[in-house]
Amino acid sequence: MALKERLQELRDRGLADISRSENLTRINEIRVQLLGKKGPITEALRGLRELSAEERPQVGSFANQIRDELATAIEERRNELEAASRAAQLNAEAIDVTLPGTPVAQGQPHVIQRIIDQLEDMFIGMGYQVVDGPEVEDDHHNFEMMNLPKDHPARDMQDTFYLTPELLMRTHTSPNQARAMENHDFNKGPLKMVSPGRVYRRDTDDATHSHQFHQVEGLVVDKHVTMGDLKGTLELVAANLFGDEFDVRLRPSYFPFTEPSVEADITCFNCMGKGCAVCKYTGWIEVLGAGMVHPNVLQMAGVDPSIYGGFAFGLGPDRFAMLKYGVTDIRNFYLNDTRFLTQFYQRG
Ligand code: FA5
Repeated sequence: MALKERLQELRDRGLADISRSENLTRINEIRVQLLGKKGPITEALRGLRELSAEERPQVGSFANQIRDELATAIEERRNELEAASRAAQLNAEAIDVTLPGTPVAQGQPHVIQRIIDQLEDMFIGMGYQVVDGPEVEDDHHNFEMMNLPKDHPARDMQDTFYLTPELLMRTHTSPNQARAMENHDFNKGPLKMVSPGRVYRRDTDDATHSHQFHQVEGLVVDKHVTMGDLKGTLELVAANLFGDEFDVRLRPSYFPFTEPSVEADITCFNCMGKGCAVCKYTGWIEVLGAGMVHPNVLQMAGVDPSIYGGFAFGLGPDRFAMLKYGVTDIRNFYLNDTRFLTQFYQRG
């Protein structure tokens, strides 16, 4: 067969194969077979040598034309197949946006954290600053600067987890009083701070005691601070957390770092003061310790007690949460049982 006819036949067969090809692998095979170095077109072009000088350019250009025609057809078919494959993939991966979603459980702050947040907001609104302090505290700040020297009998009131003879897990947030006074520049104005955090005691756990619980410390130091300021502030705390119908009663008490010292009771949430089993028939529930800052505590923190005075309080948000929500066992707050914890999410 003459070279020209052979080329023509190659083209017809090639075009038929290309249009029949059904996937990208096949079209690649065809391309290699037809247009590759060992393919029939290259082979045919080699045969040009045997032609006469007149025929050679004519058949040569025809061969090139066929090669281009086949290359274009391959390219077009490849584009078609690629588009079809993309369309099939998109179709297979289609998402039905009308299907109902899988609900994701939403996290919420712990109920005790919410009490702390509420207190912080209230105090920030009254111009207090919120300060933090270390949970691993030194004996010096936790006890000595709180007017509790070594061997002071009142240290027994707070049974302590010691890490070394000088380092301990803080037993209350009161060391932050000392730290705040040490850091405060009284030339710039009074010190008003609250300090929330975790505290630790070797208490035996029961319904109202946990070995790890929370406190919110409060401290105001200025030139004319009175016991009336303390009572008014504690009444605001009670009103903010529990509403106006609750009263605050201050009872004389003893803390080495305050003089005079008081403990504050709030009207029993259960009987509203009438007397019931929850409040042991007193009508009141004890929620915090407080008092006027002891002159020794001021002095040790570098504050002159002949010029400045202050009040301080340490309240237990765990107990506040128990009161607010009628929780009868403090240990529930620490068991991480979501059935217990989620019941507070909808409440105010
Ligand atoms: C103190 O810790 C003093 N630092 C409070 C204070 C600060 C007094 C500033 C004066 C001036 P007390 O040990 O009473 O005091 O604890 C204060 C509050 O923490 C208690 O009223 C109670 O609400 C809470 N609390 C005490 N022990 C526990 C416990 N084991 N579990 C849960 N709450 C507790």
